[in-house]
Amino acid sequence: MLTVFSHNHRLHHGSELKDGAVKPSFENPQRADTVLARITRERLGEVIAEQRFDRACYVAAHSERYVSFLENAWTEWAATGKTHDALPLVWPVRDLAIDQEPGFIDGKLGFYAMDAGAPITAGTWQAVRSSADVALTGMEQIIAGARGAFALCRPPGHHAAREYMGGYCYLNNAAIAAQHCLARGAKRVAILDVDFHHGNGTQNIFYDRDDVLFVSIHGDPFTAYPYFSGFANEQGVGRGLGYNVNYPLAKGTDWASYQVALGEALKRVEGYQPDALVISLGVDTFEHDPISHFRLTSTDFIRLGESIAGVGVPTLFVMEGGYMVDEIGINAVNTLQGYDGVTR
Ligand code: OKP
Ligand code: ZN
Repeated sequence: MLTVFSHNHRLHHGSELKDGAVKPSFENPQRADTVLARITRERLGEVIAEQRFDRACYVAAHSERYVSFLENAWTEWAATGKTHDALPLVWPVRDLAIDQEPGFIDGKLGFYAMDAGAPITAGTWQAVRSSADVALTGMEQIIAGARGAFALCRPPGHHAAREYMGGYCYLNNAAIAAQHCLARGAKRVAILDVDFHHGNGTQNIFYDRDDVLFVSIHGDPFTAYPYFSGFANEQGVGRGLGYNVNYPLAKGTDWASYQVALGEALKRVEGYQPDALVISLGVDTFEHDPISHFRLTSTDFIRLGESIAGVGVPTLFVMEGGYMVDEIGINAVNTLQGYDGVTR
């Protein structure tokens, strides 16, 4: 399988609040480099660089003012004399939720963020934009007739909604790729999100639409991040009713119970008869992931890839989470090799 990769991902290396202190983020440059090293070692296939896509491709999944915010946030932050990462500190909760963009960077950060997990640094926009371009380049491969392709995106995207960032995500790479597929003539695209965390951003972007089916298997949000979405009763609205499907699973879920939900999820995808399938591939469902609590083993990821192949639809894999850096390469590549049918 061909991989798309951008060296620009290294321009983004932010921090997060952990145990009462600001520390380097779990979402670090080593992640993508570890996956790339495994791809090379396993000779998965060709690795190509991203092409540059028009800004309109991002605005097709996000709002104009949100994309402008991302483009200008660091400059506006730096203009206040600060040199450390930009993080929001005040949010428009419930009764304070007005739709007016604030006139100052501190307010804008809260207005366009769901949490303090998406730091903006000097290199963030260039890395974010390149990550979306990686997904778009991967989708071009699918449109050109490839059976599968891997977009090694970093930063990830599935928590990024139409108008807000969060959970290490800024632009929603999977959503941008799916939207691009429609723009290039597809009638229906399915997105299956297998990251441990609910893909709230992808759900938000396509919630009222029937041309994109969104299916997600994740830790029960009653106790797992992102807490406020990912429940089974979130099924879409209007034309989109029935085209959003959530499978929240209990803490400690192993392959035996995971594969039951996966089987149901894949049946939904098959029944939809999509022209293309996008997999939001998070491997933080791994038993030793430091921030998640499922129990998949490295071998289980081979089975995951094989199961996805059973759908028989051209598939773009888009990298999302996975934080046990020593194993993230093995688990991501196992999934892709399982899809390719080249594993023992
Ligand atoms: C992004 B992706 C960690 C707290 C959780 C946010 C997790 C975002 C996960 N100390 N922080 O879905 O893998
Ligand atoms: Zn995750």
